[in-house]
Amino acid sequence: MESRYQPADIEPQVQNYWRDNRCFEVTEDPDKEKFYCLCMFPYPSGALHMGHVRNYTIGDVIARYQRMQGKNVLQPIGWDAFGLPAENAAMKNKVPPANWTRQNIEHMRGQFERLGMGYDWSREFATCDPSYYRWEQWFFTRLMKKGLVYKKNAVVNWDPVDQTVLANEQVIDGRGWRSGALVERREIPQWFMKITAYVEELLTGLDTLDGWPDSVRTMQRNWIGRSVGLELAFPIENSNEELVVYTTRPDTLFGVTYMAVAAEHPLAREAAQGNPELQAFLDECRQVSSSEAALETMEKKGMPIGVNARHPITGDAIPVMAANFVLMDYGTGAIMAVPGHDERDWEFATKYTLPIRQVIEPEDDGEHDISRGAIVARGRLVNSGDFSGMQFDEAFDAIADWFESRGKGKRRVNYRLRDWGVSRQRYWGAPIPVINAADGETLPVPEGDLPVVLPEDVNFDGSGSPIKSMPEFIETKDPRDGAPATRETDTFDTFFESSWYYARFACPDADDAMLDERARYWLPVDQYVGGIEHAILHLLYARFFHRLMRDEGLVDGDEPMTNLLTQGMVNAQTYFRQQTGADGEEAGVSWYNASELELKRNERGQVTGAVLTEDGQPVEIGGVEKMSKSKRNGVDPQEMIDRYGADTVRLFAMSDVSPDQGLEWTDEGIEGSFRFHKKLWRAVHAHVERGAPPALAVDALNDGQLTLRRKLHATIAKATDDIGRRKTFNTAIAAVRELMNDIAAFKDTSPEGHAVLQEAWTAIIAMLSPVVPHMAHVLWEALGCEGAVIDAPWPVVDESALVSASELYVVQVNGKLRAKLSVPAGIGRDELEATAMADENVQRFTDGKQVRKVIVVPGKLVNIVVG
Ligand code: ANZ
Repeated sequence: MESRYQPADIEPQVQNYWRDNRCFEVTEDPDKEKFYCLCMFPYPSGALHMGHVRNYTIGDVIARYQRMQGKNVLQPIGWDAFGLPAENAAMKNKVPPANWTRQNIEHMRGQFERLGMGYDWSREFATCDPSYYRWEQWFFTRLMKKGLVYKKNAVVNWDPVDQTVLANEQVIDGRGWRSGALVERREIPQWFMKITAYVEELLTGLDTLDGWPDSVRTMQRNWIGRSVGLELAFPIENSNEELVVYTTRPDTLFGVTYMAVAAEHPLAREAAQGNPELQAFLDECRQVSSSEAALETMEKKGMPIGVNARHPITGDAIPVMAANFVLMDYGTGAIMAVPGHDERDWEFATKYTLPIRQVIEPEDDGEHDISRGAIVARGRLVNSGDFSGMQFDEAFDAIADWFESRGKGKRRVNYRLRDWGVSRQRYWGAPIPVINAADGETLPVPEGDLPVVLPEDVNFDGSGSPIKSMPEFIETKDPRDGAPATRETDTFDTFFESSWYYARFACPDADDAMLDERARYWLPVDQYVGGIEHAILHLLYARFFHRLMRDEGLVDGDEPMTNLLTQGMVNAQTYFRQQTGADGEEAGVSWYNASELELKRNERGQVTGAVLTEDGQPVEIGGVEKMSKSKRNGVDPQEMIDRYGADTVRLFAMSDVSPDQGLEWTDEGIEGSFRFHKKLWRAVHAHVERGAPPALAVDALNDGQLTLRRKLHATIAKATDDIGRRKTFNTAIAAVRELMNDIAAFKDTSPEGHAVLQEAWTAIIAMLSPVVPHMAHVLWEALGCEGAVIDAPWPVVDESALVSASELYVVQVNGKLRAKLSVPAGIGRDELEATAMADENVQRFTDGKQVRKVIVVPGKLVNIVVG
């Protein structure tokens, strides 16, 4: 064993050992409990960032820990390889997206290996491999036949810069999530997956996911957005038509003062014919994004369409408006507006001076002034005819019954969740496997003709998808009669690939089926690890896909992932300067990376000042924020690994805070982890230098040795609970450090002491091995332990060691400390008193005096009162 810790020497050797021995390649073993540990697979963006390092280290620690628990652990990795960035990079660097993607994969694979991740590389795949996407194409054609996918014209969010359709969630404040361009509305034919057919199941299934954070379950519940309401018809004046609306507040029916319809609503379209002003307004409404966030924040606008509705109960005339905040694809695309009790309706009524009427009196005693704002709380009905005096529930039922009994309305459950639009007009994705026949039919590509391979050797200039102008791709034959037909040129949303990859890892080489029997052995995923940004969509789509695959007979069970850990961000200090322009006006902010600065620190290592090396002038210290390119506060993991070794980087990523919290990356932190490694190395080295210790004979141990052993086993108990159950790796590591401090203070050089230390170091190395596997491998060998630490079992708590053999008592005479006694644990009171009285020093103060009272605090203190 080298006396100095040299990670650059040992880490590659250990990685070779794992590779040569195929340590992480697993097969199904029905005799062993399986454990499937998965981190959300990465997009091959080019290089790993610190967020990746943290995410994948967490997964690796859990996987290695479970392996030590004797389980058959699967930890695979692959690449979420389709998507926009490859196209953007291709345009910039003039390389086809496929080449760019595969180069990145090569590089990042090397980085994962360099980090010592225990992956079963034999299962690796990229979603851009035709052998992978052929099966989702096949699945799509199955779903077509089952009626679970369909094509319809839909209003979509159009990103004019990226030239693509965006999902609602990809629109942030009315702008494209990547390009930042203002999003427009367009209507084009799209493929949809009927996720709404599974909506109730997706909702109730959340109740079974005890291993998921509550926050994620709540987000999914809100996203699904189940509401119970009433659909009711308002007759249109001078016509046989009716305007059907959906409301969750039928109790406010008597407060309706206007109606509003979406710009795409047939009533509005009809009214716009011959009304150019209205037509212009409807056109304007289409320009804005249909995302809910955008609708919340934008200015509410409307215009009367020149039609009145009649109140179904009072018969009053009510004007109908077209309004930009009413969504066509929710409810019925029309609303009854109640400005007295809905904030949005109030805002709109105030703007257009429409009447506002109070029909609900809330229960609280607060002042309510309808002229100052809507009263949204539920309460007692007033000014509501026969329904006045009723409370919400009673009124809901009475009004619903009134409409249902007359055939003018019905109770209805509505969901915010819409069907999932999976068509993308982008090139770098899996082709949607359909053929457009000359007679207008849309046909699935026959199974035998799959996969529809995306041409990779393309000239990509960014002006639309190259396959859209590639006859050799487009031209095909009608599978029914061989007549000329064309291929669909849209590709799948990349969430399509990431919705089932977890299952494919069970049998990545299955070439005659999407999944085979192995999926039943490995699924569900026991531990899934990933970012909270995927709390809603990715996880909802995966839950949906799992059910689709279940109903196809491919997997068992309802849910794909039993436990979910969402890790926190990696943050770092920011530095900036407020730039001033020539005219003295502020001209924006410049951000600086710490490597460009000279930092001043206080004695605790905190940064108190910074100057730019280049000009020697100060820069300001900003907040601690998520590492990002824009704020230039990122730290390159590669640099850290080169400088300190993978183990140090892994240790710091795990040791500072619990995994769900934000981790602040600091120089002192990483330095501290490196020092810890050097100290651990030296300590084990010194121990090993003493030669082989004798076998541990517990009966022969003295108090001090028993105390260290007790601490050791208490630490094992804590680390086991912290890692296995609580997933707070930081507190487990802290406990091990504490134990190391006790070892440092243990000056016993006897053979028995040596044996206890051997037990302690062996357990420490085993416990640290999931976090710092390279160093642990080498030290394990140095300690003379059997086999490789990767195959070692997790240390077991010796319960008998936890029972304290002796107790330390403080002995006072008249409240003054006179002695400290070590007595056998559980000693009887009489014996304890006698031992205390027999102490030489105690006797000096009690001699010749009368003992009036003896107070005993068990396990702690004996106070002898003399007088
Ligand atoms: C009258 C009313 C009075 C409403 C009141 C609310 C409060 P959830 O719970 O999300 O389902 N709404 C219905 N369809 C809409 C559409 N296409 N676009 C915009 N808004 C629509 O919300 C249901 C409520 O959202 C409905 O109840 C309706 O407004 C509105 F004091 O009707 B309510």
